[in-house]
Amino acid sequence: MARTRRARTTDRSAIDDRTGAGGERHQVAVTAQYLTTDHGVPVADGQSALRSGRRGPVLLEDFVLREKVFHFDHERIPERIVHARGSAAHGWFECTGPVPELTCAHLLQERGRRVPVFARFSTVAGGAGSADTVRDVRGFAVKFFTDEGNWDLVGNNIPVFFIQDAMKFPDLVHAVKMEADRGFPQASSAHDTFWDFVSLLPESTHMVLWAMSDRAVPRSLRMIDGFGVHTFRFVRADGAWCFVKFHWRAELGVQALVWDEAVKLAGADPDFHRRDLWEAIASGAAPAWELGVQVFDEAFAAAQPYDVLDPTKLIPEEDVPIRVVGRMVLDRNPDNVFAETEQVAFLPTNLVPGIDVSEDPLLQGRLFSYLDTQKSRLGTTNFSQLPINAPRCPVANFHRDGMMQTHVPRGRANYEPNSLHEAGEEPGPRESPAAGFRTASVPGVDAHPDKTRDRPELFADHYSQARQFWRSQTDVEQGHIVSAFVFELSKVSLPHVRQRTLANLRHVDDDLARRVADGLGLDLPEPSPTVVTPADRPASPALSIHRHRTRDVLEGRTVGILVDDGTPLAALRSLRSTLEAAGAAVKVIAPKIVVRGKGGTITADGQLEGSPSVFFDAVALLITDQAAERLAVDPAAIGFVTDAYVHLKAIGCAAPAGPLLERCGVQPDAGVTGLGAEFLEAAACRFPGREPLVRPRP
Ligand code: HDE
Repeated sequence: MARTRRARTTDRSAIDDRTGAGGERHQVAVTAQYLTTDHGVPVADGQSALRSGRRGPVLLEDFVLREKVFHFDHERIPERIVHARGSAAHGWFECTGPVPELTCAHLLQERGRRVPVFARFSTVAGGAGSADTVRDVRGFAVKFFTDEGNWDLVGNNIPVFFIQDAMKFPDLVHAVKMEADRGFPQASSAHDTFWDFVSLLPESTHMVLWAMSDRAVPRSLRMIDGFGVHTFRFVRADGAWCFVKFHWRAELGVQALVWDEAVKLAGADPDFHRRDLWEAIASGAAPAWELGVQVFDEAFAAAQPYDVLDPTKLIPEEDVPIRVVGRMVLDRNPDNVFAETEQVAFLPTNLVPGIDVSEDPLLQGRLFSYLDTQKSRLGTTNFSQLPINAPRCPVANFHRDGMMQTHVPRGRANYEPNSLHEAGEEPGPRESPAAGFRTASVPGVDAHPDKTRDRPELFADHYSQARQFWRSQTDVEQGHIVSAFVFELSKVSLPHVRQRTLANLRHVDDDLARRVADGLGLDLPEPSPTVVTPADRPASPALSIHRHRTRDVLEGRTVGILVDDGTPLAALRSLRSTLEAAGAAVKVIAPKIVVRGKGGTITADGQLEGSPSVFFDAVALLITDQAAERLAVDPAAIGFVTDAYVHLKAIGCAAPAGPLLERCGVQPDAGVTGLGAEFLEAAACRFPGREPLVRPRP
């Protein structure tokens, strides 16, 4: 009997022949017919430990138990020091606008050329178990599996960064993470040490404004743009190069949450973004982004009032328009969060021929940091062999051994140069001057300039672009920024830090500084000392979400329909199908899961108390007069409608909902509609015009 079992576990049906990263074949047991140990031994009893007598002690010889607990004890690996909380998806990138005249990178040579990708989105400050909707920058990292090796574009959803030099990164991260002595707050910049640090570092001002803007509270990971942040280089086969900045533009447009909504979501569904991405992909609504580039030469760079190597600066789109080169679609959820989302290792040094770095001092620091971090997270230099990291093209070199080596190289050639071929042996790979990666030849680098820690002069202008950003926002967006500053600084307990922040803000805009001071009840301090007087630059509409990046479409949005006993089910079916036909996802919410409607009984998708309106982009109230009377005294229903209203969402309803609307203080406006075509239009957007009524701002 035992012999039969052993034979079956090594049966070919239990073995997956996979081609390894180096092209060699190895075998991985994926599904055995029986439960086995890690070494393939069939397990007879997976329920109980081996013990000495029924009521006696457990025996050390129980290798099945010991192996199982041993493996479990070591299931966790260190979480990422930053960007620990992430959600990811597989997909593909297709070249839609080839640029062979700019770069020799294979993936951008021909229209229609596709490569697989794996993208991971993340928050920065919180731990792996923190809430999704916190105010934070979002990481936007994409691994392109090209035929010339992996290219990783490891960016953020904000186009600039807090610091100019890698030297300050550990300080920034220490300052923003939980405070060292008390271990809180988790996943929040609203505390002393963050504001102490950034107020002492005026170069952070531009990014702080972005972080206080709606960009930092996205509605969905499907509705964020991405940026490579640094200036990179495109390099041609003949060695000619130009500068390039990378932009991801969400096809669904950019949509933010209202702050109060984000806070409530963190409690109601800490996995809101992760769930949203997963469900959209699972339902076939694959999110997509355009990849665009801003390309410019040295003459342009030299003519700008900022330094293109300074990662706290951006290049306004009005000065260098974005040229679309490709499209990314994320259409497959990960099979396993640990194996893929957790073990994926992004490296800004993963470059392909034709794409090179610049001398941006922050990027330069990243070039060694990421390789280094993988060793402490994944424990081995062989992390590139993990399935999620392994290139999909052949790998051939003389790197050998190390922990968890999965390649089994043959022969003696583990060094080069060698002449083993003369002895008839396999000599191993050789370098390729023609196909290999070549670093762009940059004038000046060969001239051995003085060693210095000085920064370039233009890096000293910390406020001009922050001012330009502020002035490019709509009134409503400016109001959100003011509120964010007031909220964050109200959590700061050190008065001198609040004062210093206000003193810095005066260089951005006096009105901004005054409104923040008013909101805190403080007097406006004198402006802080500054080396460079900020310049007034023309507003850049492209920097405003409302002006430039909002798309009023139902596609990608979720509508919650509140029903109750008595709801006419024919009307519900018709509303649902019209909304779904227009691209929306629909959830039916009711006080009780089983609804006795007019015309039958249905099961709701969510129970009212557990499905607040923050889950939805718009709500419809499909209830009878009697239900409206009942719900007008139900706190969950009141919260549902009130929140939808103050979060600027469309509310579709028919006359019977009147008492509930009245109880919730809903005033008629363009966002409060009937349930016909006008609701479809309203549900595709939000109503910022309501702001002054629902949230009078400082
Ligand atoms: Fe990162 N960063 N970073 N970073 N970063 C990491 O790498 C680091 C920076 C970014 O989904 C870590 O594998 C240094 C800028 C993303 O796995 C670590 C500096 C930008 C992700 C690291 C920076 C980023 C990371 C943590 C200053 C936007 C998540 C674990 C010199 C352009 C990638 C890891 C993922 C992750 C270091 C600055 C984006 C510790 C030293 C600027 C999206 O190596």
